[in-house]
Amino acid sequence: MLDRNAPVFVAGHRGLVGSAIIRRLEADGFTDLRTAGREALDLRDQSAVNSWFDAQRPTYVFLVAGTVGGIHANTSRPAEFLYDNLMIHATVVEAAHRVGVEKLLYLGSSCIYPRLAEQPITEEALLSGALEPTNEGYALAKIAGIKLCETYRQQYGDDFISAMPTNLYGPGDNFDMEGGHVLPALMRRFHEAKEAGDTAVGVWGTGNARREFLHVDDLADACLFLMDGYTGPGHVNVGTGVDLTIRELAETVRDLVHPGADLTFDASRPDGMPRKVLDVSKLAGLGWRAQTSLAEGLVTTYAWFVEAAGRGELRL
Ligand code: GFB
Repeated sequence: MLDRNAPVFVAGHRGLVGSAIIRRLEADGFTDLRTAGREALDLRDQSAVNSWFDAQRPTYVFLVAGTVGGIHANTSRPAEFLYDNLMIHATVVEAAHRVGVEKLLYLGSSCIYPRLAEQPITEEALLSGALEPTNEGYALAKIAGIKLCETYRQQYGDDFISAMPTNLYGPGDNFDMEGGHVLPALMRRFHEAKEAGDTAVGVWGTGNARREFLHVDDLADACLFLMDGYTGPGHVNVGTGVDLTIRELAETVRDLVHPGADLTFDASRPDGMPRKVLDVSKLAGLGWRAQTSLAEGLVTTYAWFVEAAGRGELRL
């Protein structure tokens, strides 16, 4: 059982995942949350990260920081996605080891799995085939992060664990229409079309790619669950086990945000991985299941978006 009064470092607290983990930790009675924004601490800088850990001495670490984005951001900035993430994962794992952190949870991504992995994707599919080219840099960095946790456990006995979430969405997401992920981008595009009185809304790719979407509050719940009760070298998939086509997603968002709008598909944009749905039986066997349906999650996320946009506080 985790000590609710021990210092906890959430690396990446301003992002979609980090902010959800902070909400969840606060709701769960954790009293000593430590964070550091980019301006205060460059997580790619080992000596700065070491100094920060020396001063803060966290007992638990959630390593959810990184350079992230959707398919376009990944393909247009592959060097940043590889370099930033490799460095951030390595510096934080090493610093956590140096000060004797009791438990660290590292967050990967479902894009670590081979492009043509058998679906639903089990944890064993890691490194069994070629990666999806549109996010190869990011995936390689994420795989290195998993291996860091495994090898620090193997060589030093550190209790560092890894969770692999599927595609995420929810409050605090990046609603940038070029750099963000499909769900927030479509939500904003339909919203702006409605405001402007337009009825034609563009969707990238063929619409045939299949994705699974997990609400970020469910992910935060799973992260706490794993921190509290899981230990071991193997990473754990976190998802719903349910997927849909991008066309179906676009139609669902359209029906919620701008009913009656027409979809146009731009097949000159890449689809990315043809299908990505996780086998979540390992986590289910441990006793955890996602609670939020996509229909429910879309309604609350859209309400959050409208409010945040009204206050001029969207992350773009
Ligand atoms: O969300 P997304 O960028 O992530 O794209 P990936 C998912 C699918 O939605 C692709 C289509 O088939 C896109 O072509 N799509 C349709 C759109 N319209 C849009 C749009 O307006 N914006 C975006 N972004 N997509 C990322 C990886 O892959 O997923 C990362 O690049 C990471 O490494 C992340 O793993 C979870 O699922 O394709």
